[in-house]
Amino acid sequence: MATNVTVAYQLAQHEFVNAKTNEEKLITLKKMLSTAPGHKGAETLRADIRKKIVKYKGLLSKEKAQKKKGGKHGFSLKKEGSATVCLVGTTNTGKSYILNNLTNSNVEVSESPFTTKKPGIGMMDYSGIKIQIVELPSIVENYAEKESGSAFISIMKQVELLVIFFNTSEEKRLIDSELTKNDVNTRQTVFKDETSIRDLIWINIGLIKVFTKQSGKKAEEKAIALKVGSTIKNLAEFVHKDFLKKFKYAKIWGKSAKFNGQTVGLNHKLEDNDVVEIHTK
Ligand SMILES: Nc1nc2c(ncn2[C@@H]2O[C@H](COP(=O)(O)OP(=O)(O)OP(=O)(O)O)[C@@H](O)[C@H]2O)c(=O)[nH]1
Ligand SMILES: [Mg+2]
Repeated sequence: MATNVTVAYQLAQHEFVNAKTNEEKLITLKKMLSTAPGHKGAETLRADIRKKIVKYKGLLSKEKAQKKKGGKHGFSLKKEGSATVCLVGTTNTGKSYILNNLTNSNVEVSESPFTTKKPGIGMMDYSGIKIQIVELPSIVENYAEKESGSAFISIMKQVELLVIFFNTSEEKRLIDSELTKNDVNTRQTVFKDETSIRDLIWINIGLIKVFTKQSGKKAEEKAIALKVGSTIKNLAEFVHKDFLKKFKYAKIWGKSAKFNGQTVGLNHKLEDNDVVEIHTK
């Protein structure tokens, strides 16, 4: 090393050695260059730093291009259904087993760890409402830096709910720390047992289901999914845009009704499992 380097340079060099990402490496290298001695004797040192800057700039731009494509293997999520749920957790916690149970998919379930290498996707039917379920490869330390890890993190940020799977409290801490580190703020709930997972998902997903009916007939079997807080107006719009123009009144049964068959207007707020009859002009 060239002699007579400043304290500022030494600090910058220390930061560079400890930098974790390509971006941090680049920033600290620039600091090193600006604090390196300017005299002739330090020419090799400065040239060395410049070489490293070129190297890390290259790595960083590759990394950015990769992120744009959705990771090395192009893992990007095509969202389908009324909402999407990710099964996220440590290995051997039954994520694949649950994915196969909830949906039409048939991914490999195995006692050996890290069986799932790429996202597994299926569709769950909940009273006629389609909910997309995605199993992501198991969480490990520094998940985002592993192969396609950043693509998996980006999927977690796009979905409506994460269901968290773990065997021990230590594993739970690891998951929490990886999610926090990567700014994943998606709503989450913890998996408890297989019998209740459908309901667990439904309760936490932020939707209500409403059944429509025609006058004098039984309610439809397939429900319509609406956001929590939706009104008759939102329902009418969803069913058909003409419904709103021709709307006269609605009759309602269920939690939001004061009594069975109550007549309500467009601003009436709906609850989960309500049955609604819309009358038009
Ligand atoms: N009977 C039963 N077996 C389960 C359950 N959950 C997990 N298992 C068993 O636990 C093992 C691991 O299950 P997987 O579903 O493959 O685990 P995973 O969380 O997908 O783990 P990865 O290998 O990292 O993808 C398998 O042998 C499963 O049969 C469960 O709820 N009931
Ligand atoms: Mg699996």
